[in-house]
Amino acid sequence: MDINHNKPKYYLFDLPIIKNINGDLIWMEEMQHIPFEIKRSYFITNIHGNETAKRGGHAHKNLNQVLIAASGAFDVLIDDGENKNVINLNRPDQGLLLSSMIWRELSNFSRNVVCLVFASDLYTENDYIRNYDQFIQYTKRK
Ligand code: T46
Repeated sequence: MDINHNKPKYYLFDLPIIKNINGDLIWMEEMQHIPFEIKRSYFITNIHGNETAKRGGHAHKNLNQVLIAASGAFDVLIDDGENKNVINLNRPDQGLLLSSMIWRELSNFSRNVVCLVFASDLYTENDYIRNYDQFIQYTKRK
């Protein structure tokens, strides 16, 4: 199922958190907190050279994703082909929705970072645009 296109192409949102003396429990459900049916989940961790490491550097033709800094913090550079914005993800109870046709670059990773991702589809390399000039060309077609 596609996301609601009346909403912005990317946005931050809060997840419910239940705190008690034994720790925090953060939960999320598809089609509610995560605004699509979840077909895949993965996480990025064990990043060496946190200060210089970079991930991303691509856009997706159709995929929608939610990124969560389940541990630690990192920056996400977001580029819709016209405007750029950098968002620092640093709370496990906050999600960043990135819909299709958004160029993203992840950097400035803290120690012990875990970037948890929920995706609207299975992995397919065909969905990636890994060349920035090509991405700009795609955005002009729409
Ligand atoms: C994204 C950012 C936040 C798979 O085989 N299955 C998978 O589910 C994924 C996500 C990747 N792969 C393979 C593809 C590459 O051979 O794992 C390798 C590394 O993937 P990539 O270079 O795309 O990793 P990142 O961290 O640059 O990007 C990933 C996601 O691919 C991307 O969708 O938005 O995390």
